[in-house]
Amino acid sequence: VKHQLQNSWTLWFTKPPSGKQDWNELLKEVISFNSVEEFWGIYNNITPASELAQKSDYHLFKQGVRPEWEDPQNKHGGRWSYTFKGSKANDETWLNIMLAGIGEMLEDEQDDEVMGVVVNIRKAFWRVGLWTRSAGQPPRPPKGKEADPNVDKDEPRKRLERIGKRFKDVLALGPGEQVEFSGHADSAHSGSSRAKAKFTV
Ligand code: M7G
Repeated sequence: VKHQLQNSWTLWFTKPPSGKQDWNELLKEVISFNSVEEFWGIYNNITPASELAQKSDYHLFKQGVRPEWEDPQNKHGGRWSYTFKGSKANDETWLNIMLAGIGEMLEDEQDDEVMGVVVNIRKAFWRVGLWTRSAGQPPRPPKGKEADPNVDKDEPRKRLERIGKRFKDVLALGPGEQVEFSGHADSAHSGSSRAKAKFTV
């Protein structure tokens, strides 16, 4: 018996660069799956995050979405992120994030925001991320019209904050810790994901 997931997911891997290679040469599609059993089969047979070389990434995204700012489904979006310094992150952290993703625990169904989750293995830290379809901008009124006073212009941001809180719960962060959100447009512009945080929860 297979326990079907609500969505199909694709695992991607970013290889550490050897010499001068650009992002596109380093990003590799690994495998797609749509059941709980396939997930465990894959998880038990790939290199654990803790054994990856520095500058590697795992990306687990809904099938059909490339884990890149440029993807049409990401380009208006952003991500929640948290940086674990030292040894506080471990394979269980990343496993819990993936399980929350494929188990659809990071959002309510109608939110339709979650694109995927990421772990960046770096020299002195692990950074984990949750990518969303939107970046919290207030809705734009139709051309030539005034903004509708009955529309809560903060709702797009509140929707992302609800997701950020769930992400924070999965990471089991203490009350003094924060996850931060930034839009991909800013990341792409600054050429690094260390763009200024737009908001935090
Ligand atoms: P990072 O891995 O997000 O952060 O980005 P880091 O600075 O801690 O390593 C590292 C670099 O990878 C960026 O400066 C970009 O050159 C490239 N890169 C990362 N992402 C997520 C993308 C992407 O979505 N599209 C493109 N074109 N390059 C990216």
